[in-house]
Amino acid sequence: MFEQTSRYSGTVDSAMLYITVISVLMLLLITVAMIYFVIKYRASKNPIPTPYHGNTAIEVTWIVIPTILVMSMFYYGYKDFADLRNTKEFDEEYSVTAKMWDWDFKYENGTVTDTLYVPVGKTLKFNISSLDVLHSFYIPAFRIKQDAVPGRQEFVVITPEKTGVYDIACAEYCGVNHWNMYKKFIVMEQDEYYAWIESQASNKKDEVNTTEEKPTESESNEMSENGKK
Ligand SMILES: [Cu+2]
Repeated sequence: MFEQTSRYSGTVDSAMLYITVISVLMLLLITVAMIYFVIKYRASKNPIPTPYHGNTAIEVTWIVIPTILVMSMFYYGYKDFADLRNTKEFDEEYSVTAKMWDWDFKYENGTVTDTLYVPVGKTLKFNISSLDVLHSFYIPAFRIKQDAVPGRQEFVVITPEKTGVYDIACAEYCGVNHWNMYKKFIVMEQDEYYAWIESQASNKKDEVNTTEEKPTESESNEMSENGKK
């Protein structure tokens, strides 16, 4: 239904759709019943109210059916969430540090950037922490949001399935420059990524560990290639 960008984006969408459909059906059912009874039992037709002392069958029904519906929503959302949280094997790990008002993305070889570069088709773990206040690591394209809490280590797992440039936002209002925490999440072809990360490692020997030139260059190459197509 929506563009799929990662391994779990489709399951989040279907859970969302499932909850929305049930909610809309319930809304219609309740509204229609309400209007029907308001008209049927209006004061002009029923001047004397009928005393009513409960009906076990109806009460059981309106407890059991909504409980089943709500539990099914929970189950539907939880099973893939649990699957995601219980992932144990990762191809790459990154440490994501939020601070007022920026993100630091650190790679396994020690490189630090403020734009995130990752390879497509790999299972990636992002260890998320905050240096100061609450922030939230939010990537709408992957349907992923995880709070960055000072003093706590959180994580998310993402398996991007499409190359491209996606937005990272902070989804927890963290002060005047909250807006400035918009960064880019760039999913590259695997060989391109590994060539880049290797070049970062050799740069580091010259104590330059935040070189942004190379990826920007390959990114613009990628864009012009796409443009040619
Ligand atoms: Cu923030």
